[in-house]
Amino acid sequence: MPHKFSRLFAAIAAATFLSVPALRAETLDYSFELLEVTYPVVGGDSVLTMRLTDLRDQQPVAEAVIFATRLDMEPEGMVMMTSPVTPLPIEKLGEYRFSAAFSMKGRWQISVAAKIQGEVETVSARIIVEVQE
Ligand SMILES: [Cu+2]
Repeated sequence: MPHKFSRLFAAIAAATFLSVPALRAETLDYSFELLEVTYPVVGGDSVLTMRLTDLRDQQPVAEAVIFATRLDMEPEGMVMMTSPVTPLPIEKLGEYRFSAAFSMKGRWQISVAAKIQGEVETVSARIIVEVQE
């Protein structure tokens, strides 16, 4: 289905673009970025891959503990509309994966908070994901 593929790529491009202004790291030494969202369509089983980087040496941060995630439709004014986010096993250093299912077309926001070894402050980010029909 080439139609579906083109929509998927468009959605990833949008997510990448939107992640820049939405990024809010409380500790400016780190950045959380959304690397990939597989299948960002309504009803699809998606995997969101985020990368945590130490900006001082550009190295991936492997020893973080992700303790809060939330997926909701706040960008569309539907903050009460949430969807479960489940952490998945780590496959690659510094990359954190979550499974999620989107129940509605539009912009969703994933909020993530992490504790990093040796850091007092919590690192958090909110990133927009564009979901297609
Ligand atoms: Cu909604």
